[in-house]
Amino acid sequence: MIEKNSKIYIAGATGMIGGAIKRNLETAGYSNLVHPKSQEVDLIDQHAVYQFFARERPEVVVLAAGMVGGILANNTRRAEFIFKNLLIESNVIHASKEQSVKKLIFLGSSCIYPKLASQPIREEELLSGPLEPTNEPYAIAKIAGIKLCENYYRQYGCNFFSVMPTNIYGVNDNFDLQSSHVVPALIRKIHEAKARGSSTVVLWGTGSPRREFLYVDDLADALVFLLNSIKAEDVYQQGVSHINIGTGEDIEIKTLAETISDIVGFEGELEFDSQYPDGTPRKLLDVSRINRMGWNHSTTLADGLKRTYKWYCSRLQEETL
Ligand code: GFB
Repeated sequence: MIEKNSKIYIAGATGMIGGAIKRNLETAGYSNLVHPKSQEVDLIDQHAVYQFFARERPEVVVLAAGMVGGILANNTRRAEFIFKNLLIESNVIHASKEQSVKKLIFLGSSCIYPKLASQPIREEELLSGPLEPTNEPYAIAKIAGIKLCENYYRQYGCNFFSVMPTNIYGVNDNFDLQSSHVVPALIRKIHEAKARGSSTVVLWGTGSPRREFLYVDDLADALVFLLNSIKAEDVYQQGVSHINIGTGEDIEIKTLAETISDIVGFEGELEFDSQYPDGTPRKLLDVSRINRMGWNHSTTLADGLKRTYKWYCSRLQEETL
């Protein structure tokens, strides 16, 4: 168990996922959280990271920082995705070892698995085949982070391990159409089409890929559960290097778009532009390992989408005030 007054460093707390972890820990009564902004500690700068760790000496680290984005950003800003993520992970994980951090959780992504992995994807599928080309640089960086944790455990005995969340969405998501993931992009496109009175909205790809979506507060709940219930050797002794986190259910992108249209109240047509990439055809995680440990998601996709849309509308209202 993590003591309520343990010093916990949340790397990436200004992002959607890090922010949800911070909210969850605060609500649960953890009172000694550190979460500097990137302007205060630039995680790409090794010297700045080592100085920060020497000064703060956190006991627990949640590594949720990184450069993230949807399929287009991953496919076009390829060098930045691999470079920045490799630096952030290396700097934070090595500094954690140097300052004797007692526990570290590293967040990866379900795109680390092979493009054509058998479904649902078990943790053992890591490195069993070629990756999806649109996000290979990001996936390689995330796989490096998993292997850093695993080998800092094997060589130095560090209590560091990784989790692989499925596609995450929710409040505080990025709604920029060039860099966002599919849920915020569809919410924005469909909302704007309705507001303009358009009869059609254009989405990317063929609409046939399937994705699994987990609401961000459920991910934070899973992380706090794992922080309090397992240690690195519990993971590595099972012959795996990480734990999947998801719902165990997926949905076609076309059906997702129809669900969002219903929530928004858009009655026009959905068109798919197949000049944009589909990405991997399917990436449904096998979540039986975390379920057996005693954790299950609690937010349905319909509820999570409604909460996200409500948050998006309130943010638009704030912007116009
Ligand atoms: O969420 P998304 O960008 O990323 O796209 P991935 C999921 C699917 O939605 C793809 C389709 O098949 C897209 O073609 N899609 C349809 C759209 N319309 C849109 C749209 O307007 N915007 C977006 N963004 N997609 C990312 C990876 O993969 O997922 C990352 O690139 C990471 O590395 C992340 O793993 C979780 O699920 O394909």
